[in-house]
Amino acid sequence: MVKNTSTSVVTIERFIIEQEREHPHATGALSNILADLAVASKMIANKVRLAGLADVLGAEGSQNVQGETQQKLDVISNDIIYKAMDHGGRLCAMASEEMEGIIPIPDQFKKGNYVLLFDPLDGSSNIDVNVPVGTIFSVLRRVTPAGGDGTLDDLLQPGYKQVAAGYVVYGSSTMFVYTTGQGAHGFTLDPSIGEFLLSHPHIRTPDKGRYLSVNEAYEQHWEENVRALIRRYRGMDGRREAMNVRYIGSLVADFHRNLLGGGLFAYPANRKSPTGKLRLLYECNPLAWICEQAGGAAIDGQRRILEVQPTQLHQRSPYFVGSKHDVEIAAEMLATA
Ligand code: AHM
Ligand code: MG
Repeated sequence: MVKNTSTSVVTIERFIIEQEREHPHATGALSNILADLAVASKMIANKVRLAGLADVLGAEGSQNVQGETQQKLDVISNDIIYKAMDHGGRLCAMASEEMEGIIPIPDQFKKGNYVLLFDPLDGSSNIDVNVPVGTIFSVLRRVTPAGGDGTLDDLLQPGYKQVAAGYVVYGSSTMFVYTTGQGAHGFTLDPSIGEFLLSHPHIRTPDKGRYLSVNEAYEQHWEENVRALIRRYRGMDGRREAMNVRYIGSLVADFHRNLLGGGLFAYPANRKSPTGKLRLLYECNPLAWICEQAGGAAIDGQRRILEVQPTQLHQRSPYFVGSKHDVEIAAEMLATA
């Protein structure tokens, strides 16, 4: 990992613009999408910070002082992103883990050349116990003709077609990490000025991981090759030194720690969930690309995640993401499935 050791202060807006200058034909649309997402994530961070006061300010379903009904934070986060992104003229459709179907751009707004897929607040079941949660997003260029509404064809593209992807972790500080294919870069929110400042340029994840993140409660439902793989990571077959087990159960937080410190996050298929739990489009693809950009890798057990052709918006996938060497072990040991 590279920390920002220079003394210059670089805001996320400035960084995005400077990266865009390296592409003389860029229209600025993608930069604007990223800037709007940064604003939305600051608004979500603000809500998350007050989460512990939900009972004081009004529990879900109750009415606040203005007589409005209180909503769950994942619904609020979904609305924030939608309202920040629907009118910019850069998107032609959206899809969210929180919504069943395609989210159209309202008729009165111009339709742009991109689509946005997002998980507005992943790990939200952890909010009540003050565990970090996150937002994940993925941007693709439309494949249907310009001008009209976006369709499923625009949204159901393999991950290698992403043009921007990122996540925000609402932890002890709020961090925004993104890639447009020129490395993965991290920005930390300075709450006193409300700006994301470049803190982790060109993130590199170690080739060999220290941490193993997997929910071992599912061991009884895993196939034998998955059991053998996890035993390998834990040093139980004597062929690899043992990794430290760290599992928060909040994907963005687990992924972020492993990205910076080196590690392997696994959510394998099991007999009760034959395709795993995590969603290909909202969770697996964006984090897989970030990880690859940082020198890591991501597979579904057999294939590179980014090459999987999606067929459904809410498709799930088994997931192994992290340090290159450890993903290679998974690829080798699961190849015989
Ligand atoms: P969610 O999208 O419903 O919040 O579920 C996703 C979360 C991830 O953050 C986390 O990695 C995983 O579910 C944990 O699942 P489990 O409790 O089965 O280990
Ligand atoms: Mg999720």
